[in-house]
Amino acid sequence: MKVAVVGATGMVGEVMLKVLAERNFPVTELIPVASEKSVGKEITFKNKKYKVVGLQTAVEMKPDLALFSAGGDTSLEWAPKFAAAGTTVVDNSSAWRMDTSKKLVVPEINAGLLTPEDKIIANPNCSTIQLVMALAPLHKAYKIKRVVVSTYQSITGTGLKAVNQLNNEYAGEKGEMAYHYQIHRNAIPHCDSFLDNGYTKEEMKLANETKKIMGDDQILVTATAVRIPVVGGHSESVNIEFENDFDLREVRALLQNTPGVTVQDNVDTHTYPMPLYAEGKDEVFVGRIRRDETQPNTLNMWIVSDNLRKGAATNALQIAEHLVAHKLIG
Ligand code: 2RA
Repeated sequence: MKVAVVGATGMVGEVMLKVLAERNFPVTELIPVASEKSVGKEITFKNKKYKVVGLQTAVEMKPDLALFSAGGDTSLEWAPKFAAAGTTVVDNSSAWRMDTSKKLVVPEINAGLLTPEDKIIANPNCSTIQLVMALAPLHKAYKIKRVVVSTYQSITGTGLKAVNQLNNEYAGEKGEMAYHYQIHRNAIPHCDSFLDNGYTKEEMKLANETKKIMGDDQILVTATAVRIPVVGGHSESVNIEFENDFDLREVRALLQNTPGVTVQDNVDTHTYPMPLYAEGKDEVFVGRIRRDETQPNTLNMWIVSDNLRKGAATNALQIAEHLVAHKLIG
């Protein structure tokens, strides 16, 4: 299969290449794509060197699949051009996620919606993916009424500029700033830009994307998204109110038996998920599962996952794998 990776030189693009190789996706020809300034750069994929090309060249090469992680503006302009050339696009930007004509997919939850007509498929936001991976089985069992989520997000979600800022601050050096404030020894309650309602786009992604992926507009979600100086993944403190009561052992069993979810939950042995240990893995780790004793039918939990992998590259690849397995592409 001829596969383009659009944004191949970015943090997510590099992980996409890594995961493509790791999962032995059937790539017969790789087309690394980036902005004009990177054209001609060499990248190595499965011990073979490839030259980065520009977007127009990539469209003309008619890839079967294009994995995008190059920002919303590039997706809005170029995904339709690839689709018109017969390419299936899986886009990691927010450009198409809430478009009613596009599918927003976490394969373990709603890949069944996909058809051969879907030529632009949206990959959800990283913090949404790890949240819904845990919510979906519990919604099925107990019907979710309301979710309150606070996120503790890795600086890798912002990109290389943020990683460089933290490294500079850690070394006591000045450098380019990805954030308005120092991130070292800090927590910044500001992920993406603020909207008129006082929430950030990141917080509204959690609210809106969750409903779409789970196919239930009745689920109420309110969020606070915070940036913290870690690199291994996003962490989320989640409070879930259900329509019906639940049994904690059954909750743990439901989560543990969900493909892609691993329960790490034993306070006696100090076992709980942490981004330091989630980094580089594809699972969504869940722990600190406990009843909220302040109101009925309500649960607290802690969810951690590598935002560059299951939160972006791996989820996109799993969508592509589903398309191949069900002959919906190529
Ligand atoms: C972030 N989820 O962490 C957003 C985009 N990757 O900044």
